Amino acid sequence: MENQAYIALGSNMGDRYEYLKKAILLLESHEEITVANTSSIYETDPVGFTDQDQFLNMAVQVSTSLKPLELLDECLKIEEKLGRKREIRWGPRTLDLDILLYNHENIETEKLTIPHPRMSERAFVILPLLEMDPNLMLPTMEKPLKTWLQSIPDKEGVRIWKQKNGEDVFALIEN
Ligand code: GSY
Repeated sequence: MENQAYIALGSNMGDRYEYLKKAILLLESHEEITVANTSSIYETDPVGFTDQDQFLNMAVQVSTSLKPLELLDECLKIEEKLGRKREIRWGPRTLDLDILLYNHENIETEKLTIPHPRMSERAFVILPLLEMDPNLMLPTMEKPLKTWLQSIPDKEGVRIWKQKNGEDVFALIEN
């Protein structure tokens, strides 16, 4: 399990919490994936196509012996297994799994770009990541990810929904 990857999870259709929990169990059940860390779960205002329900978002850190494209295939299989529905491109979906980072690598293939191209603009991705590693560095950036936080516009749309310790809270994340 020599590689470290971060994966973002999101859902805004059906039983959102159940989809996130099942996705983590399915990741963990793969013999070449270990879920090493999870963030809290955040309820987030939709970004992009805004006329849709709120999302639950979180991120996990995994150790894996899978190569990036193999890990992508597993993520797609999990999305399908959980009956992924997405009627509109930027619209509502039962479950989204996006590989954000894979070691400290820059990967550019037809199927996969890492770091995830839009991750540094999205508070719903950055806040869960920084919760797990406040000093996280991206291979494409000279400064730690936390330095981007000030310039991210939608932080107030990202609220803790279930804290990692299990408590339900609806506190606003401090800006
Ligand atoms: O990129 C993932 C799907 N997505 C999301 C999401 O997961 N959370 C929020 N808050 N907005 C989003 N817009 C899209 S598209």
